[in-house]
Amino acid sequence: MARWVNRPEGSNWGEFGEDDQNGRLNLITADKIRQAATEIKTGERFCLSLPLDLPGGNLLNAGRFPPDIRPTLRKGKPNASYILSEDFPQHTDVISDDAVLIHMQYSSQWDGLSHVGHEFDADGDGIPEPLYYNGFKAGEHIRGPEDEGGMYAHALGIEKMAEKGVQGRGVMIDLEARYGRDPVAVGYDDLMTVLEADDVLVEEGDMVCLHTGFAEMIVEMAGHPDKERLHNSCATLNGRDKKLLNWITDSGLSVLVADNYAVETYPAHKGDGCCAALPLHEHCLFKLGIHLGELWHLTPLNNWLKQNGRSRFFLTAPPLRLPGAVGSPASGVATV
Ligand code: UVW
Repeated sequence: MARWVNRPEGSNWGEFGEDDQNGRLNLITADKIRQAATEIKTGERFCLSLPLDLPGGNLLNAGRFPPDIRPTLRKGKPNASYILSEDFPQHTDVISDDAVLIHMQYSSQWDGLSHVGHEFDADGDGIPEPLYYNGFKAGEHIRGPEDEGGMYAHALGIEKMAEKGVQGRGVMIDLEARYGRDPVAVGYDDLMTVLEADDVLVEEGDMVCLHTGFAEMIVEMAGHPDKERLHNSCATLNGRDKKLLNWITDSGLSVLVADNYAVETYPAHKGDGCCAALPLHEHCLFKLGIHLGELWHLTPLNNWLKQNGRSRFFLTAPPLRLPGAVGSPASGVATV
């Protein structure tokens, strides 16, 4: 049975296939990769991940904490610089082995398509149901702790993204150069001004990166962030601007990445009537299958591109191939 008879206005559900779980990643074709590879000119590389223990503390999001690293156990003892000769005198090995409790969206990350869904009446019975991209259902496909088998994304898990081998042509848009570190909500007109002034062109399949300076500010705060600055600094996209959302649709961009907390302004500006708390997340993750990258460290790459009169680069950024997870740390690499 089809999962939906009505799809949300402005969505592309079904256009990449009835059971598609990859969304706009489908636009990164083999031709697009060959085109992206022409952006490799010097071979220099940039790590686009923050150290995953930044921002530090839990002031940015109270439910997300830094990674907790522990040793595994060997013969009931911590497997940390374990002297094997204590068990086997003939061996000289020293062994460390660890386990980590990691909050997937704590630091540099990918939002999977199972990260944010919406209540929408897709079966036409007049009652909205909680759904994700392409009509996959909360409880049945994307399960929580109370559902059979426990929390697990049986559809739209982040492993689907990893299996695509995430690479493509990155395009940098430098918002910090125009707005500094002021907490500006950037709308369509503002974005077009920046694209025109900096001669930046976004084409179908491009992986768009927004540089705001936020992650660099986190690096500067060195693990002891100031709450006021965390919540009131740097540019964000105004998810309530319909023209901006239409541009995201029309541009054909494949993924949308930022070095700020949520790509969009959060909390979002007040909307009309009933609406999403995170309208750009709704538009990208739920309606169009556009993965969002957040808290990437883009400043060193952005500076290099500026100095070299460029905005494009080759980007490699798979998430963890962790079945059932809704997001993942992201350790992107840009090659220029
Ligand atoms: C927010 O929590 C605001 O966004 P995300 O879950 O995408 O980090």
